[in-house]
Amino acid sequence: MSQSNRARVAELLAGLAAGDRTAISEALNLVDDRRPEQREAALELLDELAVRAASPGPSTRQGSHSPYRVGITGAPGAGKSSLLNAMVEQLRESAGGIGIIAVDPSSQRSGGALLGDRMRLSGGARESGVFLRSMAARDRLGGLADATQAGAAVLSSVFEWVFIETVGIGQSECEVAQLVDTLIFVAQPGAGDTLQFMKAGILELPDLFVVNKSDTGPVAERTRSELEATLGLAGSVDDAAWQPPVLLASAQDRQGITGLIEGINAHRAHGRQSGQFEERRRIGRINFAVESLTRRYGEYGIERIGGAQAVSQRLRAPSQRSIFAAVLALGHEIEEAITGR
Ligand SMILES: Nc1nc2c(ncn2[C@@H]2O[C@H](COP(=O)(O)OP(=O)(O)OP(=O)(O)O)[C@@H](O)[C@H]2O)c(=O)[nH]1
Ligand SMILES: [Mg+2]
Repeated sequence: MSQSNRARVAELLAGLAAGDRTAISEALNLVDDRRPEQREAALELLDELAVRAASPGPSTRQGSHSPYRVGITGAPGAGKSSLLNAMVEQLRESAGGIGIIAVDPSSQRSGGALLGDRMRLSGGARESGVFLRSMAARDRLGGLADATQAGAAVLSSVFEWVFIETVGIGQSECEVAQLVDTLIFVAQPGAGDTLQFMKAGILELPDLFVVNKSDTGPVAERTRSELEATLGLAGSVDDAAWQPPVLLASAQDRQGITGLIEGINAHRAHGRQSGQFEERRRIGRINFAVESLTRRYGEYGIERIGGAQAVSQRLRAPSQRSIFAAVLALGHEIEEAITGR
């Protein structure tokens, strides 16, 4: 690595350790940069962050750092940003800070301004409590997962809470599900929604459901019980398994926000006690790598190095390196196998 890259990475690492707002911004820009020279520096940075995350040890921070990632998904306009904003109001009182990635907020007003205005405070990001980064989903052609995964790694190095807001039903849910420790689905009050969820086959993914806009009347409660009934039918017979609760909230009236945070904490506690938390992170990283390679090289490429199963197996082995470096190394292997070098 070049001298200047090395210095840059060292500087960013120091800045991140100090919770410096400019360093966080620059690190997020760097990991999103496709130019080769920047790629090299980004990988180095992500590698170093992975090493530090794996062995927290004595850090510059007080107490232990155990970042938790929460995904918020749901249809456009369901109130994801509003609920997030309401949760942040409560959570920011607790130490550790909150990092947020909002993927393509279609309503800039709420996605950006709602949180952004209040966050553009002076001082370090950790002191002011909140840091928001918006990412555009368009023009990415599948690279969105890479960007959010890397962005989450950067924010996790600084903040105790990392939230990722994504719009949509389907693909984006699967991607965000494996990136977070808890996935929240925000539903709109309204008949027919439940059927739509079932059709889309997404009911298995979220760990928590919340029907927002309960202030609009009894429809919200009806949607809640419908959703609960549907989930009950598909419910697991395993007593130890987590049963996703269906909550009711109004971001507007600040109703049900505490319950939502309690729900996240309950899922977190369940994950720790059952050991599912670590395993889920492991599987998430592996799936991310396999999908990332498949996007780039196709099934054919993966087959050249033994197939998805074999690749997953190799990725299970403990490693000091970040998942991004592993993807790069496996990519080189595939390229060599294909070109026969
Ligand atoms: N009545 C009512 N309106 C709400 C509530 N929460 C959000 N809204 C409104 O719903 C609209 C969408 O809210 P957002 O928070 O931007 O929803 P979102 O899911 O983040 O939207 P996108 O990011 O664009 O997909 C806004 O006009 C909000 O004011 C609520 O609890 N009650
Ligand atoms: Mg939004």
